[in-house]
Amino acid sequence: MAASVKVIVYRMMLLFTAVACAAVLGARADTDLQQVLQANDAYVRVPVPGQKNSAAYFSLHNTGSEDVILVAVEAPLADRAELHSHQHDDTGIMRMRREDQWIIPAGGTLTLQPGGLHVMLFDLNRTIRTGDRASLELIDKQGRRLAVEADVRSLFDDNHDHHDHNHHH
Ligand SMILES: [Cu+2]
Repeated sequence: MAASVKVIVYRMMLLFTAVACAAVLGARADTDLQQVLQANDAYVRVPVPGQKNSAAYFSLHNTGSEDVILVAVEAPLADRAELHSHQHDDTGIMRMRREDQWIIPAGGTLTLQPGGLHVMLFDLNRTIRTGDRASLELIDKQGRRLAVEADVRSLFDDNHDHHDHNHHH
């Protein structure tokens, strides 16, 4: 008798535990951007001498089943950080433009690169050199955040890329 009551209580506890776990997992799926979005190969450019602005590049992979919509970025090393793109204007000149949002489709990848999408960093508040690390935080439409750790690289580290982000051409 006592033994079977114990078994029932034990089973109920297991059930409660399972329900509690499911609730926690459900909440995490809603609040945790790390679970669905991966940032890879993140780096920040050392500014061109005499410039205080720079840019960060990385790729974003959405492993989730829903689109991720990024609306903002924060970077402690800059006074202001924005989601930017490079676009040709009416006269064919390449110009940077602030983007309201970046959409990373479910299962898809968004790649930032010189001459294309980038995180614009205005007025760096510290000197950065190759080998340093810099952190960024991406914020999505639901207010979820993803921390991104970036390497610092100089323009002169990769000779195959001669595009200067700050020039319009
Ligand atoms: Cu820009």
